[in-house]
Amino acid sequence: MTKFIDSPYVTNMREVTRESYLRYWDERNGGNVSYRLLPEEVETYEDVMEVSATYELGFDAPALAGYYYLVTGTGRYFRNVYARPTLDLGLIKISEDGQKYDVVWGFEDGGKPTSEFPSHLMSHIERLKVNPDQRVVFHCHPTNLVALSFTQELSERNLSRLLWKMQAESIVVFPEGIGVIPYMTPGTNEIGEATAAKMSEFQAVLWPHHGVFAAGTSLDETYGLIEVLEKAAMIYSQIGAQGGNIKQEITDQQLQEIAEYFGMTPHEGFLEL
Ligand code: 2HA
Ligand code: ZN
Repeated sequence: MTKFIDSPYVTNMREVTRESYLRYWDERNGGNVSYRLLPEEVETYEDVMEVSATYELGFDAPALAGYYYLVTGTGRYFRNVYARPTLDLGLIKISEDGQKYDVVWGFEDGGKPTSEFPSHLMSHIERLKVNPDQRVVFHCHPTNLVALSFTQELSERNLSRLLWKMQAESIVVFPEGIGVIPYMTPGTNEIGEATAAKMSEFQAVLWPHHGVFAAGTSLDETYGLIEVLEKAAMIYSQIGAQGGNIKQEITDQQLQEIAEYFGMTPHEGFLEL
């Protein structure tokens, strides 16, 4: 019988958290991930069915009743997840009334899900409405993207246009642009609600002066979205390092043409055509 620790889901989480840490996007306990697994994916592992603890969610999540999430632990370091997945990761199952969750694997030294669990679950609820195949929410602190939140006007239109114009294929990866919430206290239900409200329209939401929340169908796709956002922000930083003098750009017309070529519809009103 294969153990859950050897499942592709745990392997994928170990690899992606290590990668994100090595890019300096998850200093200390920064960053958190939640990854919804289907009952038929986890219930074949007999070591996942033991309930080691039950906790209150602190908000209503009936839309997620019975769902499993593989999630990083609160206060845990991405740097450590690769070496100690049974401590720093946990698999939880939401109760049938959507009020509580059981820990059914992992968190072996008494850990609990990330402090940003409300933001994750509220975001999952919104993304499930947009696309029921979306299973992942990923939060991290990409350096150049966070830097932009200090130097740029914090509007969705402005930041989406800036990021689209930094790399020809940005608009293909996030044609809806990037959502932005005001600066808020992390870990609260309020930031969860604000993030989730944006998630109904955007697959990625910037938390000014903090980081990004992104959703997607798989860890690869979600992490890939953050890579593309951060790459665009990094090019902007490098332009600054080269003197900041932009002599030519990708025009709005060219952005529209790339989007059309790949069958994407850019966010209404963001391009000037
Ligand atoms: O998990 O990144 O936003 C630590 C954080 C909180
Ligand atoms: Zn954070």
